[in-house]
Amino acid sequence: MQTLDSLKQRFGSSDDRIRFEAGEGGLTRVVLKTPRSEGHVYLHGAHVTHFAKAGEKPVLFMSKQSLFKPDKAIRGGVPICFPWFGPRAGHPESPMHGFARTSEWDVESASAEGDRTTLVLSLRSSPETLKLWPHEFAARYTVTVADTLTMALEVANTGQGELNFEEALHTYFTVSNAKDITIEGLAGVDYIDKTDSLAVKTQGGKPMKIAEETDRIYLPTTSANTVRDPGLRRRIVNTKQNSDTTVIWNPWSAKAKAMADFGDDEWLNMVCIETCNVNKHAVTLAAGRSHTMTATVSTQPL
Ligand code: TA6
Repeated sequence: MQTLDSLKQRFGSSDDRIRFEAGEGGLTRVVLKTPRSEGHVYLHGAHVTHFAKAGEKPVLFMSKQSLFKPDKAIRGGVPICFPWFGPRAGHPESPMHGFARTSEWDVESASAEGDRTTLVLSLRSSPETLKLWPHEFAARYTVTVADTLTMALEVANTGQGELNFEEALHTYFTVSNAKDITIEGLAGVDYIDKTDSLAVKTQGGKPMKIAEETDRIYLPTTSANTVRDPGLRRRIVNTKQNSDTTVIWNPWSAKAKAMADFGDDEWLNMVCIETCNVNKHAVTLAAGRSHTMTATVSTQPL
């Protein structure tokens, strides 16, 4: 594990645009600044927990009850789900959403130029991961803070056999009231409804509204999604590359109450729009090949 002092020496910047510090729970946090924005990334899970443009409300939702412990996923921001999504079929003992979000990622590089500040983190297969998932891989996660937030997850197959995995950037967005927003970009797309025995349905033509517990895997869809938030008078746009599925999730009140690391009423102020490759759109890589999935988040006035 890279110590805080060694990280400061190797990657910190004298102009404070790249700052390594002890964050919540003493976990190492990297603060990435530009002239007009700021982002925060924990090495634990390579977890982006904050992005805001100067003078604007943060774009990413963070639960006030999130834990910051080495064996727990941070609740909110952008958890990385890899190498499986949700429960692992046939392995009830495996952690939900894979092991990437509870692993300590290494810093590969950090740079600040003009209006962009970039952090590159990496995670490689290890004796611990091979015990859980017997495949060799090298993952690289590039977080670019600018007027937008861009997150690119590259996975390389460093083994001899074929690599098959699911992946998701499980992004929690802050909204004024989940009942008042609309989500565009899913009209006519089929989805698996995880709140209705995995029934396959088709999204109607009107912009989507959240009116109950919502847990849907839209497939296939490569479209951008726009959250229109009248309360905050802003649009959040999530565009993606090399992602064939999108998950929309809001736990609503009953599920929120059942989550220890999530406030009973916090469901009102968040919606997850997840850039992913899951279910029948899992990624298959031949030996030596790699794949990069990218999500870019931007805001515009409504
Ligand atoms: O992406 C939606 C989902 O799969 C939901 O089913 C719910 O489990 C959510 O992820 C959060 O999962 P977590 O393991 O972070 O509590």
